[in-house]
Amino acid sequence: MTTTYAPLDYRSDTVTRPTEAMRRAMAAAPVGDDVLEEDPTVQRLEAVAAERFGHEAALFVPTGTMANLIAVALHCQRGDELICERRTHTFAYEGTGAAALLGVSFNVTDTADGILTPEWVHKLTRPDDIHCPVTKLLVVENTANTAGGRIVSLERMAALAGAARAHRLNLHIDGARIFNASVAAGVPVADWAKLADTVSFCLSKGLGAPVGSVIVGPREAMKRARRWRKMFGGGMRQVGIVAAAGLYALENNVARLADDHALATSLAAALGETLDGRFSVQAPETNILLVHTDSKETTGRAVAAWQARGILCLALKDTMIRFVTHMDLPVDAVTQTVERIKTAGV
Ligand code: TLP
Repeated sequence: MTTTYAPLDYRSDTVTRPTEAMRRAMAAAPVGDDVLEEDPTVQRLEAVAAERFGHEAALFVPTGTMANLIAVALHCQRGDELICERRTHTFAYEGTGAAALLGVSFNVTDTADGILTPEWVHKLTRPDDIHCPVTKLLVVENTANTAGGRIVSLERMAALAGAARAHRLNLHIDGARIFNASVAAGVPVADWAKLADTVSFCLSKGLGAPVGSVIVGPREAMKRARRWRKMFGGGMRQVGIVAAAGLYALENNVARLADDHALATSLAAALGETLDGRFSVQAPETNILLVHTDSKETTGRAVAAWQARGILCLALKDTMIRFVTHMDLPVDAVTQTVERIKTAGV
């Protein structure tokens, strides 16, 4: 007899589904044609986001990937270069769209903790030499996703912003999960945002909305961003129906991210006790938990064995498995996960 297991989906916080209350807010939203700048709900979301981040203006976009691409378009021209850590989403998981679509190259390096240092900004920035591309942009992810949801502290971000300024680089923060950083560190998002030229954040991850990201920055830049969004095919019509989910998320789902962090911490402790010496559990700082393994074989066997018991997680590297906690996991997720892993026998 085969047992069927209710899925415990740790692949990403993007898997969250809108709640009944969020769906009600969506259904009730007043809408208009947003390309004609007539959608009151989108306008309210953009105003709330700009205010929350302490920037002049904001633009609602379909995805975090488009937000990052627009940021690169705002700060760089064809032939310019941006610098970032190798694990940064913009470089690692966006098909290098900035290179393919905008002609902007990447200069990347590995760091021990997945976050650049000011020294690296100095090293990576090109000299003023016609043989080199012009380095224009520093991209910093907060939280740093595949580094284990690490928080870029305010001090470190200030140091990075200072290094960027010293080289006349602009700073874009990919804050896909900046609210996780904010809740965990007790730092308002505006404190990080004021160090940056532009910031993007996702509504569709831990905040629980089905779709959407927002980019914030100076009014003039957001006007240009609107043009880029249209060029990329991201001009949307009665999209207030989706923006309403984002507004609901900002009003209701930020503080509760602390629950996701607590879940990741207890899952880490439980996995640390359950898994054998082939695995090493990295202490999570927010809602992303990395389990490092001794080999590709161990990774493959573990992910398959756990999946057969309904535990879904992602092998992001040959020797690294990612668990992400979020609001759709049951309250007894840790107990269930440990029970199933014990019987999985990797
Ligand atoms: N990240 C996804 C995957 O693409 C890996 C995930 O499950 O974590 N910036 C960061 C830091 C991200 O983590 C992501 C998505 C994005 C940008 C892109 O957002 P979307 O998926 O809305 O384009």
